[in-house]
Amino acid sequence: MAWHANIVTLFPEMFPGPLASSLAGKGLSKKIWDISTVAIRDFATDKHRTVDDTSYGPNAGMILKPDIVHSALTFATESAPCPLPILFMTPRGATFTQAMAQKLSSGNGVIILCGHYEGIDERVIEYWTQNHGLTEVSIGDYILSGGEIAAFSVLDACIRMLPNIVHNSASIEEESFYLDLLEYPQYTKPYRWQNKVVPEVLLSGNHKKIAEWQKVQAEDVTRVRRPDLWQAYLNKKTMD
Ligand code: 6GU
Repeated sequence: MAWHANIVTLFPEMFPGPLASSLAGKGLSKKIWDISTVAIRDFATDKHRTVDDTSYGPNAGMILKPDIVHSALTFATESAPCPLPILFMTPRGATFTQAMAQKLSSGNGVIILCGHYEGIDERVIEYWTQNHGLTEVSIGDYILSGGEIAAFSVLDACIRMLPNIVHNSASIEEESFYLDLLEYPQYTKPYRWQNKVVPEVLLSGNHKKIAEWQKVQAEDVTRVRRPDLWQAYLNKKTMD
């Protein structure tokens, strides 16, 4: 069975979008994963296909109606061949991590609810959190105009780790080994470019020495650029 993404959105035409290219695109053609969309507007009940209404309180702006989002999510869950985890993309959510990507990737797929511009009535989020384990997820501390572009990031992170996706699986393994550190620098031909040469150790053919050098590089770049990751790495090292 293909890993299945089902996107609940006002803008179904945005998908698969960038996921039709590169590694994810190959996986899509090979049916390693597939994607369907649920258009929230299809669940409007009036002739103008209204999905939102003015917010309670003095704030300007429109809010997606709970009954309509509920119908769309119900359709998405009922049309899935098996129960899937449900994410809601929002800057209020917990920050998406590689660990979350690994967990989702090892399951059957995901349902992703995307809001756009406006908010969603809190009650439908609360209801789906309590009754269907909906999880609110953010991709970082900045505001996008909608959850769709955030959903692309989440999906790409999951898809690239699916079994049978054409990647260098050694590099995925190495990645998990170095998960707590930033990447060491890498080089290719030519040996000299703009009067800069490739570090001598990489030409030595000594694999052990090269691995040691790469680890030191990864540690250095992490310590300098990401003191938060560096501290977590140190803490983890003293634990084991
Ligand atoms: Cl998940 N959604 C939106 N709209 N903006 C975001 C985000 C999500 N993550 C970061 N910014």
